Order: sequence, then C-alpha cells, then structure tokens
Amino acid sequence: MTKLITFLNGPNLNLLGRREPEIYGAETLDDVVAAASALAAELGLALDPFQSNHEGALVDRIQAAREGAAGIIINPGAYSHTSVAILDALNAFEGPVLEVHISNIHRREAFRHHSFVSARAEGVIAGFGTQGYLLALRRMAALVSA
Ligand code: CA2
Repeated sequence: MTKLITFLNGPNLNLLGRREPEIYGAETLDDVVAAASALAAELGLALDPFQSNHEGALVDRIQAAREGAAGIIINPGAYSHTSVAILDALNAFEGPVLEVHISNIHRREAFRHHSFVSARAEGVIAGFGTQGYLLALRRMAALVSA
C-alpha cells in the first residue's frame, strides 16, 4: 500500500518565491509541493501537503497524521524556535519526523540557532534551499521502508 507522508510548512512559507529570494529562493510553495509530489510518486509514496500561519492548525494536522501517515516532513518556520506545542504534538506521533529549513539557520541570527522540533526529528536539513525538501523525502522513503 502507498505510504502517506504529511508535508507541513509553517508561518509565512506561503510567501515563498514572492519576497526575499536571496534567502529563500525563487520557487513558490506550489512549485515545491508539485516537485515533492512528483518525487513522492517516483518513490512509491503519496504526499499530504499543508501550510498554515497558525500554530494550532499545525498541531491539529500533526495529530491527524497519527491516523494514517507513515512519516512527517516539517518546516515549522519561525515556530521551530518557539513552539513547545508543536514539539509535544510531534512527540505523540509514532513515525519518523524530518525537519527542513530552506536557509542555514546556524548562519543567521542567534535566536534561529535553536529549534524545539530538532529534539524530536530523526534528521534535520538546513541551508540546502528548497532542494532540502526533496532530500528529506528521499531519506523519508528509506526510513518508512526499513
Ligand atoms: O529557513 C527556513 O526554512 C526557516 O524555517 C524559514 C522561516 C524562519 O523563521 C526560520 O528561522 C527558518 C521563515 C519563513 C518565511 O518565509 C518567507 C518566504 C519568502 C518571503 C518571506 C518569508
């Protein structure tokens, strides 16, 4: 059976490709989701994409993933650095979690250097641009088929 991967993007990532291309690149979130969906199909996976600017909506979606998703790929955006609620929700999910950051958060302001989500994630990708999502998906394919 095709395994479902919940693909979450947090606040302001709906603006991808529309502002700050020097940091986040030129691809829109729709471009990223289209590329990731195509790769998922090649890898025998299906993608369940969701973006929200609201912490509770992301928590709800992580809880919903307990019902049928094999893994979660998440770019929590700024909530990475603030949200114990998202960490708690991820801790209640049993499958693998991979964290993606488009920019290299360790080369930016000190407040971006810590992510609450990293304590739960099997792996973290940062600074690979939007390609990081595709690399995470390849790793996820290996994790859910192991
Ligand atoms: O590098 C990443 O992927 C981040 O998760 C992006 C977050 C930032 O708060 C994290 O520290 C690192 C911000 C997302 C904002 O996305 C925008 C995209 C285009 C234009 C404006 C904002």
